[in-house]
Amino acid sequence: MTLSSAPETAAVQHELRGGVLVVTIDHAPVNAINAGVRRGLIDAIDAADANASARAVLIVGAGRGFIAGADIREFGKPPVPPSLPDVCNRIEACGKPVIAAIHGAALGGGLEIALASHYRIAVEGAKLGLPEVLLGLLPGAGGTQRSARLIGAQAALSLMLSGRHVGAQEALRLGLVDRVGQSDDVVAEGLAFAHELIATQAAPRRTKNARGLADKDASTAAIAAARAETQKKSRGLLSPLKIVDCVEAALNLPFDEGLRFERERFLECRESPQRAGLVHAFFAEREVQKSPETRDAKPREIRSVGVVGGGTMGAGIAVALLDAGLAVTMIERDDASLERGRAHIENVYDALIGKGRITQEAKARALQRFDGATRYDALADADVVIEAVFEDMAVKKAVFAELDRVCKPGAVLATNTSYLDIDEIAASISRPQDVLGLHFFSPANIMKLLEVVVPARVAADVVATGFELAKKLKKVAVRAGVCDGFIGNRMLAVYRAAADHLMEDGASPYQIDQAVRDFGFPMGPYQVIDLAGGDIGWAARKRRAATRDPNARYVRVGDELCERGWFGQKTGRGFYRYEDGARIGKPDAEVEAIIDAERARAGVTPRTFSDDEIVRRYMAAMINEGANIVHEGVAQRPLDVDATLMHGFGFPRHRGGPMHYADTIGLANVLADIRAFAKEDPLFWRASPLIVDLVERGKNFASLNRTS
Ligand code: 3H9
Repeated sequence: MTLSSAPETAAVQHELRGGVLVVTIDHAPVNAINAGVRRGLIDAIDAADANASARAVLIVGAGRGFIAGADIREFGKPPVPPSLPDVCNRIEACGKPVIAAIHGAALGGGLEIALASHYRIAVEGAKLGLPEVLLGLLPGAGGTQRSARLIGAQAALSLMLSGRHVGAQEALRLGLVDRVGQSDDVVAEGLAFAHELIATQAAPRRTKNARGLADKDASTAAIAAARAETQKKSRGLLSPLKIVDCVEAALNLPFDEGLRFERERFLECRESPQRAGLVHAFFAEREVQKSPETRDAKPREIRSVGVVGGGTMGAGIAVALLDAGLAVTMIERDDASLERGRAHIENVYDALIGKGRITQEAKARALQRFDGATRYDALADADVVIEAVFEDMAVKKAVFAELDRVCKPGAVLATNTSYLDIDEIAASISRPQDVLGLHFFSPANIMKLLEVVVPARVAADVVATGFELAKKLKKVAVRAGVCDGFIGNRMLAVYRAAADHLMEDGASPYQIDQAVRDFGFPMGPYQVIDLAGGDIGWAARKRRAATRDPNARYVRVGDELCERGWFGQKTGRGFYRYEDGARIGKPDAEVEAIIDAERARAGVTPRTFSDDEIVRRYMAAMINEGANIVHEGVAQRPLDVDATLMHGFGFPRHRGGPMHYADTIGLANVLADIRAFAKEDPLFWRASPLIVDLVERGKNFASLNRTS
């Protein structure tokens, strides 16, 4: 084996095997392309061209996949030559046939290397894709030019605009690969292909000359359709429209000019805050899975799970568990309630069948794993039990007393409470070490966020089990400490209050919603209240009334609406009017009159706010509470707050979460805003000690994100 002597190229090795130069990319864990890999690939191709005994080149990945793409940790750092486009061009220019043999992930720059190769073979289990759009980028190493030429404008656009992965068979159908190997031995399959090419004296076949765009009219139509669709859907994202422009360039410009066009667009994307936000989101999602407990302890076994309570939440949790292939036993207090619980579950599946997302058979298979009981003894063998009953401490304690009585030793006992003190629940039974919070978000089978709430006395392996369960459910688990509302709902209470203050001070709820949507949230706060039901927040406000600071500002508009029975969509009226069951509400003059009356009652002279002012206050409130949550250790790091808001509360992903966003606008600016707002309401706007400290030390939130 010829191992390159320079240490930075050790990630690529090459050896001659029977006339084929086998080039292996070996850069664990996913063969991401960094400077060493780029250099190593150029060296390998140079070696192939220089060696008369090498009659073909085979590129393969070591370990579990081909190449996952450019090393996204390099973005934002000074570029180190050679660039990936240069590497791809060098591969394409090779005088010997170059074959890419693909197993596992061939994504982004990884697929671009395969596209620049002359022949491609994939084995089963391969995942091919150009997911750059999900990171705010576009394929920047010839991917837009070569994919369109190879598989046509429509298929290439569909791949690049969705970022989806395709398997080996679909890749074959699309023309992305020439063949699918018979076995999963990627090197053997690649070598066999190479020898066939050598035997038939096949020449290098360069993708830049492929004819996928030959039908100009069809290509033009596909580009126009993609542009129209993207304009409608891309919601302020930069890279999707640029991808369409690049494919248009592929159609209209010579290859080299198309490459230059693509490179310019790629660099614009790479330098954009959207790319930084999306890459931060990518790493935050992976980093949150790591907690001291997951590092130090092994999860307990999870095969069967009990769910106590068959309401909306319990049923949603049961569906999430069933979908993960787990056996579920639901406990309800009597047969009628159990029947309702089962009906809730069936309704969730029926709605999915109605939308064509699953089949009747899939529903039947899931329900085979479901069982219901009215006696807790049915949970004797459960590995994990999740309690999802009414939010009342006495009711929860009664459930936990039963679980303590019937569950086997070592069973993990979880509560889905949204705000109750889990330490108190744990202390009420004989095994506090087995108790933790698993806080799902509604609809529990859809929402990605799971707060793993860690009470003081819980055992580390119980926390690790919470994270393991989240992995099985394909959820983003975030570790949170015990406090009222944990991470997400605690922040929600504060930024909603900021919105209410804005409303009472003069902004209409409709303007606030619009400004928040324009920022990138799918819905504004008042639309969310109408969707979830105004009565939920109303009940929480009543519960907190006794402990509320009498000097704190309290806006009564929401209570006024609820007193009229206007709970939102489900009652046809809330902040908006929903005529004839409409799901999109219309502004309501009567609501505006109620707000006017409340302003008068509170002695407020309404003033106007620009959309920018609205967003600044809304975000400052969110960021400040996020900082408090990190400061108190309820969240481990700012990135945990970011992941929570992105996956549970619709925070726009391309902005990377509130803490990342705060860094992009500058923490000193956020602090200046908070101090300015505090002149009107010093009780509400108290700058978090963490922000003050970071600003004094010239640091940002990112400096607290200990990432691996
Ligand atoms: C691009 O290619 C641009 C080019 O067009 C143009 C250039 C000019 N870089 O997800 P996992 C890490 S843009 C660096 O847990 P899985 C990841 O952080 C790129 N690191 O495993 C994690 O680290 P840690 C286009 C990366 O099996 C570890 O690898 N490509 C990269 O669930 C394991 O990852 C993409 O967008 C990377 N590119 O999933 C693909 N990828 O262990 C992004 C992963 O320290 N990657 N890491 O936490 C993926 O979709 C998944 O990681 C993959 C594996 C499917 C590959």
